[in-house]
Amino acid sequence: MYSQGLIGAKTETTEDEAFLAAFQRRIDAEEKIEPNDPMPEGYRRTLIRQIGQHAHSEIVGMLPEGNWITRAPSLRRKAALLAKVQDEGGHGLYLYSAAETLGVSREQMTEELLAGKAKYSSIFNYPTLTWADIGAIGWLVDGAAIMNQIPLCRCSYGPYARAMIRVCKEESFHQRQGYEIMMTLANGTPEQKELAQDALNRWWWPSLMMFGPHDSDSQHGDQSMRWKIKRFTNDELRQQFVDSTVPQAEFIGLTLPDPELKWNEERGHYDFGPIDWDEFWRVVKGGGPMNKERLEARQKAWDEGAWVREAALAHAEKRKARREAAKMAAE
Ligand code: FAQ
Repeated sequence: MYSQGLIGAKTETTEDEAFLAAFQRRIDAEEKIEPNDPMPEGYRRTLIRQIGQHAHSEIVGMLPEGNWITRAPSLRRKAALLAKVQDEGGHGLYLYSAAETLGVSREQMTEELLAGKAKYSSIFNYPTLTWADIGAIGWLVDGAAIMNQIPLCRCSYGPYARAMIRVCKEESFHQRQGYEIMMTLANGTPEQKELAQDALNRWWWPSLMMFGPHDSDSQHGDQSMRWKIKRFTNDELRQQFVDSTVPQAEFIGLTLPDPELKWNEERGHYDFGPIDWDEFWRVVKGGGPMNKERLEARQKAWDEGAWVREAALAHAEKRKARREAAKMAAE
């Protein structure tokens, strides 16, 4: 059905200009676009790409934290972490469902992920080496995710916007549980504080990279802003994240690993040092510390879950056949 693959919005279009202009007027009037509405092919493809990649990120994002469920330091921490990781699984499912409303199946999206064609967030290609990494992920990774996702609650595509409302509520709890872990460690023994600082040092820059390339290198940014899929640019959201995170680090007595970080009175924002974009693109292209393991884990889960998918489908078909037989008998 999708001979060109799902990834990459087709920007060239044969759709007539009157149709595109009328669609843009709906967007500019802040109308929500719903699944059965006519929409430009590029809009549909951009959403499939972004929502699909977002869904994959939630599911792959279960792996780094899943690594610590059996080693959580207390029952309370374990229960909270289990709930958080389950939430991420749920977010993935809402998002796959939102993408399915655009005429793509979950199988197709998963195949693109496993074939290395569909991306997922760069952040999940880093290892979780200590318990403090679980705090750093909640605080920084969920914190960055919220900063990016709150504006997505106002995305022009109805099903994506509505899915984001619940996702953001849950991410807010995730961010707090992570920050509380970091606060506890930072106020603990010198060794515990050192663990927290080390985790912050390793997760800070990759968290800034989550927002995507600089606006000047953001291939889809301008069009997605015009279509009101994105409400802020990558750099705007990154700056908001830095501005809100600096006081949080100061409050718990940890130091952000950036000697150039400084409040700029004139701009009313923090200035920060350069991001290592070579590292970002290396990780995005599959060369990060954990890319291979992450995709292998997804492949294994997909293969080993085949019987569950087949059984669920067979059960649904049997129920449907039984319902139809009962209906015929009643007529
Ligand atoms: N990693 O032109 P742009 C979470 C790609 S959820 C990998 O600027 P766009 C919850 C981009 O896809 C985290 N690739 O693209 C959680 C494009 O390549 P393509 C995920 C990246 O779409 C917490 C190319 O670079 N959140 O964390 C990244 O306009 C804890 C050019 O980029 C979402 O997905 C990256 N970081 O803007 C779960 C939010 N950045 O597709 C578990 C929704 C860019 O042409 C534990 N997505 N690329 O092959 C978005 O808001 C946007 O898609 C952006 C990128 C902002 C990510």
